[in-house]
Amino acid sequence: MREVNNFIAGCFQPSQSGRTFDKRSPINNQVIATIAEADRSDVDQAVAAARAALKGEWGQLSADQRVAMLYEVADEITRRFDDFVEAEMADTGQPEHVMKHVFIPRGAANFKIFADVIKNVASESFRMATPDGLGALNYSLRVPKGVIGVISPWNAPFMLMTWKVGPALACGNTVVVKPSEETPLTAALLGEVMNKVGVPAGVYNVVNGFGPDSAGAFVTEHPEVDAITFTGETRTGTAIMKAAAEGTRDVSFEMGGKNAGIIFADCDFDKAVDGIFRSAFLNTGQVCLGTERLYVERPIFDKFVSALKAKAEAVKYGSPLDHATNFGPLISREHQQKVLSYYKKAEQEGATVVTGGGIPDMPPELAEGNWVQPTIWTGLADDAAVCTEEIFGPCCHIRPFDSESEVVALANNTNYGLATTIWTTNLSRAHRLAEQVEVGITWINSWFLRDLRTPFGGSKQSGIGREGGVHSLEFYTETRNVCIKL
Ligand code: NAD
Ligand code: 6OH
Repeated sequence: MREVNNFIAGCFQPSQSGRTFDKRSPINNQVIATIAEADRSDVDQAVAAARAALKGEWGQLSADQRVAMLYEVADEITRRFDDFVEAEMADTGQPEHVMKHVFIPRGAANFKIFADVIKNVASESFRMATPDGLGALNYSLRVPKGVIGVISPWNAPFMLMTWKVGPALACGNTVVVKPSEETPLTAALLGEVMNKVGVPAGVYNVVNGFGPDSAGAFVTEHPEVDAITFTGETRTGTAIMKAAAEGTRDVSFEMGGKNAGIIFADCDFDKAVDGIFRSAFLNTGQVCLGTERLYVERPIFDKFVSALKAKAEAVKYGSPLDHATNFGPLISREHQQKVLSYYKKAEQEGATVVTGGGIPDMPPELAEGNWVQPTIWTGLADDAAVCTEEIFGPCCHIRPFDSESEVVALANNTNYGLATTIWTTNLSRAHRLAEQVEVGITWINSWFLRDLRTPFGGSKQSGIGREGGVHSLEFYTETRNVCIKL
């Protein structure tokens, strides 16, 4: 049994109260780890360590030295690649190939990209005229914001946590991370990496626990935390924003979605089916960018539904260690119950169940896991709960459409605005829709294809702010202007 402690000021330590909680495996619900549950005094200690580190060795490093250190962090993650893969598989139950090819490499990349940004970023300068004719020179300075509170979710834990920690450290801040209670393992491993490469104590801290009245709230309410970056549910973002209002602290939020996939009859059909299979079912549908609403142009509607059904029915459930597995369990029993409640609701709302709708038969050693079938519905009204609420499971509703304007209106009929994926070979149409669909990220003939220099984030209730490349600087630094009279 693993024991996971908090990581504060460069040391792994149990919580001062001695309290712990259990982490269960998604594949069979057996307890796999005991996690130290940070109380308020542990969080106080972590925040104090982070503040002290700002003034210590870390604060004295030049940007070049910081960049070199972040490259070493990335290299050490790569050296310990198998450990990260193993830990993330244990936490999430997701197949090994997804860890190896998507989520863990992104952890290392998240440090490198922001090291590169910092190395190459210029500061603006303006020469201004003055009445005496001598003028003045203005230039901007970017300084770290201070101690950043990082609150991260369970669905792609290492990738999403480092997506915040990478830019925060590149900009010279220090962090107190509160990983999801469901997935604490890789945040702890990163503590080992930080110590190994000599990142000064207190720069990276991890406190474990839950949300309300627990470590999450203790971090976000802490007056010495200067800004909060959060990925998770929109509802949680609302609670965190209220906490951040005290002290008028800045927030950066990546939140929920109810993303539309739009498939036109002129698409490359096989590529569209493959792409939508991924956007609906990758990571067992637990991807914020995933598509739970699909709109298919009427001439190819039946053919598309049949093709997606065939792929959904061919998934191979199983242990993440089995190389044949391509479909894992949901993260927790609680989440399984939530997803199954929507499966039931869809039937009550009058859906035609094209495939799935229940729990698959599993061998005895996996029978207690949080399995659900990939599920496809048709025939629901646009205002059905299943078509409007984020389920965060491997399921989608498919509806036919007849015109471009109709599908734009359907796609935009939501309070969310994270992402969309559009499949068409008509280039003009692709550009037209990219301007009209109200989301932060539009993929054309692709999905989840990420260039880390680009702005990433959601519109409407899917987010506040943009991260990625230079856009992250807006949140992780404070810009000052210096005006010199010549
Ligand atoms: P969640 O909001 O339940 O939890 C996220 C984190 O917030 C966890 O660490 C949790 O302990 C903490 N938390 C909960 N309540 C809190 C509070 N009151 N104060 C402080 N911290 C609190 O989200 P989740 O279930 O872990 O993740 C799934 C959700 O995340 C989905 O809605 C998904 O769409 C969203 N998500 C969005 C993106 C994106 O980039 N937009 C990426 C991944 C996940
Ligand atoms: C959500 O589940 C996935 C989010 C992806 C990113 O934040 C990213 O940077 O690719």
